[in-house]
Amino acid sequence: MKPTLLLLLAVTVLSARAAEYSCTISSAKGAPVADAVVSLVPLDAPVPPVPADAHVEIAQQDQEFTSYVTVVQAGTKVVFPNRDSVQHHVYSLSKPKKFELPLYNPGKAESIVFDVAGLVTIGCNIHDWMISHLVVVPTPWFAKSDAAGTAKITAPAGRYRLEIWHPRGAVAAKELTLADSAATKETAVLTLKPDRRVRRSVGTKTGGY
Ligand SMILES: [Cu+2]
Repeated sequence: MKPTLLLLLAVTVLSARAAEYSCTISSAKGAPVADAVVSLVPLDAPVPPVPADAHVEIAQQDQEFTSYVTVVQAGTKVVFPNRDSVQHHVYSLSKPKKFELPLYNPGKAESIVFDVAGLVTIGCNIHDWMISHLVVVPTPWFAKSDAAGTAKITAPAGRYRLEIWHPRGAVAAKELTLADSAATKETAVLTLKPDRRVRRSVGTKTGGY
């Protein structure tokens, strides 16, 4: 047996009762789509609770949020540290969690538990270009697509509702069944709206207002 074949066999052996799902997402023009959130919501099995110590960070750094898209299971604590030398005013008006961290000093790090599933768009009142999307999903089985457009999830075998979300407006959903010790690979094409993000103007690196 050739060594390359051995390697391929090794990576397809999965732990008992686990299934591997991968989805590669491209735009209508055929370009890979990063920052798409792919989640698998179990239809028959109970959803495991969030571990008590689970937390995720969305920092303010160089007058940007450190992540444009973040995905967490409902019930997860998100920490918002300010790593800048300027104040921020972090807020969201989104239905699943309205909140405000007013005039938020450097070095401060408040945390909020996001217990309702849905989309939370986070902004800063002082710096218009700062925007971050927090996608709260009712499942621990999720992934965000990488620069190649691929999201990979390892989940127990079973029936799921697959959901795909992207900040540029595309949503897709369908039912799917993952089999024991099997790898499922799919592709999806999303029709994206134009990128409407506020552009940070040149020369605002140290100013801000
Ligand atoms: Cu700010």
